[in-house]
Amino acid sequence: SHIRPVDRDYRAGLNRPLEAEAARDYEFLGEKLARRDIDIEQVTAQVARFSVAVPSWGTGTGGTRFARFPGDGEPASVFDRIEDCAVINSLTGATPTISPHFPWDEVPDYAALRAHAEALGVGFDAVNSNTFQDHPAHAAHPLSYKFGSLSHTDPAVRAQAIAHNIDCIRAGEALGSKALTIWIGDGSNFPGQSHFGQAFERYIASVQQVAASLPPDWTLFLEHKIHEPAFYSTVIQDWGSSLLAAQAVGPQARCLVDLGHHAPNVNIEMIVARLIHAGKLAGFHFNDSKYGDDDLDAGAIDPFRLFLVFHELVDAERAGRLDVAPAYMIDQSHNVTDPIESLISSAIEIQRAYAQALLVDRMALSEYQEGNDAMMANQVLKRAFTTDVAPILATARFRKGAAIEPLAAYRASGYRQACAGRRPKRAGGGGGIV
Ligand code: PSV
Ligand code: MN
Ligand code: MN
Repeated sequence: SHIRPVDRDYRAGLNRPLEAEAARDYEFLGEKLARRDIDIEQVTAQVARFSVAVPSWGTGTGGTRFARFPGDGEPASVFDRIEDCAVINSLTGATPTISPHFPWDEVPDYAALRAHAEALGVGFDAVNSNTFQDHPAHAAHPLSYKFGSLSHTDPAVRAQAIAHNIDCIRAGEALGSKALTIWIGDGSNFPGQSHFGQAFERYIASVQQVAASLPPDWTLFLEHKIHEPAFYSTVIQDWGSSLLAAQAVGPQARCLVDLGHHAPNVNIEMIVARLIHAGKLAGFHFNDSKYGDDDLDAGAIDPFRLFLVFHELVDAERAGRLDVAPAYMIDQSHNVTDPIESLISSAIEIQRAYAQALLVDRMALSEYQEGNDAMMANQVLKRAFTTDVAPILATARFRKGAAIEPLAAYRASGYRQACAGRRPKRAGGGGGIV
């Protein structure tokens, strides 16, 4: 391939000088885990099977509503975005699928796009619709979403938003996706502006129409977010609204948890437990945050929280309480880093949290919980969280032909510089959501 990191031999060459040390580190960790009755090979096998989808929109430099500072060699088309995703997957071995966003991803030919992705070893994950901004260049969106979309007071706008979501399903079918994620910005900025109950009922009725167009093996992911762009009230503002809507829509609808979409200090891992209890957990948009929907890199701010989310998932899985495998996706905005580096690092952090969660001594935890031994119960979690699982991650990568050190390999490959040579420079300026 003309894309160096996608070339297996190229990666093998970079791995060679690192192999011996990686093997020694892995062996040493294996001994230590054996003392805790943990079989490192079992953990490594589970980590190797783990994957998380990369957002097509995350491959370009993000921005805020104040500015966007584009980097060199940014992707200019969905074909470019897929190449970037293939680079991330080749180096991490953990991101074999890409989650497209329509109409941001303009697809002239679905079969050609699918073939392009397959040739680079990647496929497609959940498709995302976009009725949170206007698309004046697109004939399918003549009406404005300024005052909402699926919950709009005007039935013509609702019909337009419904039709767009159905178009996204058809696009996803052509690409091999199995899910549609709906996030809307609908809400209000002033008390009195919107009728809470009626807006919610209109949303549910619209989503029911979208759901009626789903193929039987598809899932509908309903994503909630506390605020922004609406700053007084948001129609699907929390997991409660999301759950009520998913229950009203039916078995194909589930609730998607974006880690940045909650009030400050909310116990997200507990929301995960509740959605599992309800049989309505769809999956995740991973990112990290400090203040709001910051879309910072997963694990950058609060890796312990990420671990606690995976602890709930592993716990439910072991107990047979996960009715379906959760969908794992990244949803980030990269303002000051090379997006490929951020996505590589995030995929590794998410995998790390999963590996740490696999190390929790669940029998001991359960005994301490039953005995109300708060200190020791917490120690069980801390012991798993503070274990350095890097050798497991590196070995899982090495064994599948990915890079032992993905970030170093990416920099060594000169991929971004090569892109800068062949891709047009994009404009900076005011941001928007991406
Ligand atoms: C909204 O903040 C969101 O999290 C939704 O998932 C959108 O699809 C995405 O961000 C757009 O960047
Ligand atoms: Mn999201
Ligand atoms: Mn978001």
